[in-house]
Amino acid sequence: MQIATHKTAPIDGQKPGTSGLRKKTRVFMEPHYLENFVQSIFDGIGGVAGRTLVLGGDGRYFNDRAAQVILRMAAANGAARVIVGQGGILSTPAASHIIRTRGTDGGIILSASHNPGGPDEDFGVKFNTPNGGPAPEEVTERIFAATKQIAAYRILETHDIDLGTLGETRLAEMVVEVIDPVADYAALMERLFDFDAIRTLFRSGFTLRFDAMHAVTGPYATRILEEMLGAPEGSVVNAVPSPDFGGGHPDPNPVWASDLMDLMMGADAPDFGAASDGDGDRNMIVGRGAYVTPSDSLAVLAALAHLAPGYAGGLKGVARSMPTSAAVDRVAEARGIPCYETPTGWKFFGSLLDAGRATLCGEESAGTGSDHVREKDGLWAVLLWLNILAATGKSVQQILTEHWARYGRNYYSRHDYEAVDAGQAARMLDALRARLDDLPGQSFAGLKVEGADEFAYTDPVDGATSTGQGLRIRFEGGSRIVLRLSGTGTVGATLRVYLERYEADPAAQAEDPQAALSQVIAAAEAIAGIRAHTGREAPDVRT
Ligand code: VG1
Ligand code: CO
Repeated sequence: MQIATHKTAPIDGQKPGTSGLRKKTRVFMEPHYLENFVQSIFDGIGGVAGRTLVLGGDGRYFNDRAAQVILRMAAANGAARVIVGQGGILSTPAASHIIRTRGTDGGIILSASHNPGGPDEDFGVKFNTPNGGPAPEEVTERIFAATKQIAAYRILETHDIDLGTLGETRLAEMVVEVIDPVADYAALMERLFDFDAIRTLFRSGFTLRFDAMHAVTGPYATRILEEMLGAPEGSVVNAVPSPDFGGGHPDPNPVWASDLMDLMMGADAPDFGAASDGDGDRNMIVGRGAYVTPSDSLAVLAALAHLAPGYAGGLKGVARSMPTSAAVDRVAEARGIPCYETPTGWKFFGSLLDAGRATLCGEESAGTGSDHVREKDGLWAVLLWLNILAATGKSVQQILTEHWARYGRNYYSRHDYEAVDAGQAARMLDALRARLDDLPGQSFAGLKVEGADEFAYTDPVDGATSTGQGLRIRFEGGSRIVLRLSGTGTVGATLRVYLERYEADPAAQAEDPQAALSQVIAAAEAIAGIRAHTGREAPDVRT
């Protein structure tokens, strides 16, 4: 086996976004593209000689090829050991767990998460630091800087290595350790939750449908929900991961998980429905006839997490991304615990979790998690819900209604305009940014602006700052609009418009969110001129 040093040159645009580098799969398959970025990760973190890494991905198209390349590059760069999920598979939360518990120097996750997979769809590569979390901006900036200076990469010239068999093999001097992707993660879940209570719930006839969306959670959900907890066989559907996710869009929201939504809103609905995304870090929760918005789910979990053994001691604090609704803030206030507001993306929660300031975190984009790992965790959220249902004997609808009656309801929706012309989107936000200071006092669609700014964040633990994290407009009465551009898309720009209105009166808490938010939606259009700027009549996705 020979180590080859290939000359290369910087490739434009290898800048990690909200969650790693995401591009069209064919871009990643261009000569040197993957190799350049992987070498830049290694260079950006000061080399991998003598180090141990974790490697795994969500099984999408090109996962297997990329894993082989990365292993050969790690060996050529002198890594001591790489721990790989069998078949190159690891869900994002499972990878985070292994990175932490094995005391490694970090890991590489191959995924474009909720983006579709396949030769014509998306691929992604993300580096996680030794705490198990996505690299903070300071690290991704060093990686990006390395992509702009790269002159050569190192790779071992050899055949593919067998990732199908558990155990240790060698690639030159480096140990490749192939592990069961599910075992350690399942054991962690068993420590956090009352599996006996959940088993009793299923024995009593409680029914569930978990839609793995042909993505990575299939094997995890089958093992944990069906084999360990006794959910009837067939409760987990679309459970075999496929390279193109069955041709679907593995994003667990009412639009892309419409089969599950139809079932849950119909006459034959099971008691509980859930879905997860491509890499297993997102979750959708839906009861019989009751969709739970991610922001509400975070608030409910924060209010009731103590019912699960792993959280019986209460929460140290909670954190949410800025565009996430303020529902969890009300729970934190009632409990007298701190609530942090961070920019979008899980990497901003890491320091709060590491410092013990927050126990639970969440994002409006169907991400919820806790300090058990340093990523959001889809199946974890499902199990915490099941634990709560088992402990209370209540239905999802009942829990929601009671939560709103006590804390008030934050009506919430996100409108996405996908693949908008990037120049148009930027001009729209530039124009709005220039007017922010003039907005207070003005009224739009009958709503009076109380304050408007662009969100910037200073990490309370390490002092790191991030600017330009979204335009926000607050109205009298507590309603709010946030506008920002996505950092995970691969085509043009995706404009996200986040809409929120607080309703304290229990008699007015059962409305359809789009109707309840109609005034806020009209105000967003009146202020930002979305139609005029983008030429779009309506959003592509409403969550
Ligand atoms: C989106 C979500 C964000 C999430 C990120 C990664 O980012 O809004 O909340 O953390 O995806 O999720 P953006 O920049 O497109 O809005 V995942 O499941 O892709 O790792
Ligand atoms: Co994801």
